[in-house]
Amino acid sequence: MTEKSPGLFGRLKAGLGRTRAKLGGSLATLIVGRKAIDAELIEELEALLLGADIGIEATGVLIGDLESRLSRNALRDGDAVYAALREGMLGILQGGETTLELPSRGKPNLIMLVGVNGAGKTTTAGKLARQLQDQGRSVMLAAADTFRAAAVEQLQSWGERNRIPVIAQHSGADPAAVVFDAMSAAAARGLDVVIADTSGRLHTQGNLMAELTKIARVARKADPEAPAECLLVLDAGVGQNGLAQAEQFGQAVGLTGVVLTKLDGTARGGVIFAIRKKLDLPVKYIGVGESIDDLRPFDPEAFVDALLSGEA
Ligand SMILES: Nc1nc2c(ncn2[C@@H]2O[C@H](COP(=O)(O)OP(=O)(O)O)[C@@H](O)[C@H]2O)c(=O)[nH]1
Ligand SMILES: [Mg+2]
Repeated sequence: MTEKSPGLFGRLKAGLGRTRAKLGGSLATLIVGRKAIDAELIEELEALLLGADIGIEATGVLIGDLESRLSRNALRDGDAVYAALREGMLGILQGGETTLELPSRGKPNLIMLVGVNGAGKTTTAGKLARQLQDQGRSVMLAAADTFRAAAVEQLQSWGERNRIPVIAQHSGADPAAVVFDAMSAAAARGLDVVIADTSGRLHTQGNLMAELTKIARVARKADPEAPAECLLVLDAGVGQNGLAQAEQFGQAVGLTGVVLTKLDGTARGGVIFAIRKKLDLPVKYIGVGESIDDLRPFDPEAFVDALLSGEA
């Protein structure tokens, strides 16, 4: 393991509790101290990985690698399996720009958060605002989920917690107009970032996608390079189903990355491998709780170590 603050590693481990219990624990039972490795063990490993929602493609890559090492006699004991698995997992998770692309251009950068209802968009907007402020950036929130009145209030309370302005209109207002207003207001005030919280549900899925496309198109009138980032917010608990959503959102607005929420307490954290394998999008942040500090930049190495650590 590389140098990581124990606090952060500990929290990540605790957050991944159920996934770890399922994967890390059984993995340790299966391979630690093992003297001889055979095809049967690799098969058991395959079932374990699939059970942790790592997905068929990613599991195929990991198991294929173990099999070829086995045939080369390069898997002599449990430690070698563990090391190979760790390396294979990192190979899948690394790659892609995992930090936000927010150039200083003397103009506010727009970050759009998209995803289905309940995925954690509004909460992520609040947590991300804190994170960016901690990096010295000035942030404004745009309440582009105008479908439900409660959504605006929820974002306003995140604005208060962060002590930052929230641009909102009445419910039912045109979300593209809200985002355009926010970008103009942020530019006038010299702010660095606008985070747009969007709706996850409209009368039909087609309406929602058309609305998101329009938000991006109108935003480009204020800034041809907008949105600087368009992040798909995915609930880790939905497992493989989440991947189907990604394609639709990707077609409506070009996605630049994923925020995987609710990694605390889900048994399905392995879905992060399936996301990397299937979507080829970087995971930029992970959500490990509901409070303002519970968003972490995604660090593949810390994640794999936390996931694989068998001890409590
Ligand atoms: N445990 C946990 N809950 C979260 C996380 N992110 C969001 N939530 C909760 O999930 C629910 C839906 O979140 P919300 O931001 O309203 O989703 P939205 O519909 O996409 O805007 C709320 O109760 C949040 O507190 C997370 O990382 N961990
Ligand atoms: Mg919301």
